Amino acid sequence: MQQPTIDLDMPQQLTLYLHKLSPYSHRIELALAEANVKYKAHQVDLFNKPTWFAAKVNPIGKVPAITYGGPDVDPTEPSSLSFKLAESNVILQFVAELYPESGLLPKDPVERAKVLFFMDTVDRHFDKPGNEWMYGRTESYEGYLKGVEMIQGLLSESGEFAVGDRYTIADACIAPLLSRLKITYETDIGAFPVGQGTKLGGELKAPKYAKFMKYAQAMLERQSLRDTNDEAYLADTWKTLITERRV
Ligand SMILES: N[C@@H](CCC(=O)N[C@@H](CS)C(=O)NCC(=O)O)C(=O)O
Repeated sequence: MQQPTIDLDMPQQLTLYLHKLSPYSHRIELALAEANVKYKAHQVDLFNKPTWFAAKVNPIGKVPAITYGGPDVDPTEPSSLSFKLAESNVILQFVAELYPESGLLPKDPVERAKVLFFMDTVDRHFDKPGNEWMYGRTESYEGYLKGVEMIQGLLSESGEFAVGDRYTIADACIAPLLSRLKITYETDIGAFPVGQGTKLGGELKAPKYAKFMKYAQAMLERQSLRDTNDEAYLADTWKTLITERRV
């Protein structure tokens, strides 16, 4: 796909292609809300994907994806003149760099590296084992709990934010997963043996996970998350998909 050049001195349109069930899409909604950016959102039906999406936006066919710049068109008719980008963590970094005044990515190289390392750890050691367990590919949540410990070890000293003393894309990266983790242990919905979700919830109450749980709670109370989260929708849809074995 040929990518055009975009004039950064001009205000440009931004369109986010998402699905409300997708935690990776949710990451971008959070970053855009935190940066106070106006954008167009378009839900892609992942269970009946329109052909134009892979052809014109993301050849991999996954959400999230964005278009930036080019004419202000209907999202179902993306322009060849807009820049297309996929992969949630790459989009997070792009958004943070487009809107530096948001503070979503620190200027200091060490703090910046901490943010990017935190995001990498989330994907490799928290999201991956979490998915394996929730989708029934492994019976034990031990790997997931190890990820919790790893994330806890990386949290800022105060434990208020992932890195430093303000909200960054590291927080936007993990917050959607924390929201889904809470639903899992509160509702026991998942492709694991019955009772495993609530059992995990019980284990997470142990003092050794207190810093992680306090951080998770703070992330869930954040306004940007409240404005973009729909727990009931997530729980219902997730339950239907698991019951119908569609995931
Ligand atoms: N590594 C990607 C993962 C994106 C992803 O897996 N998206 C899922 C929704 S959660 C998707 O679009 N699935 C549809 C498909 O695979 O056809 C990211 O971080 O953006």
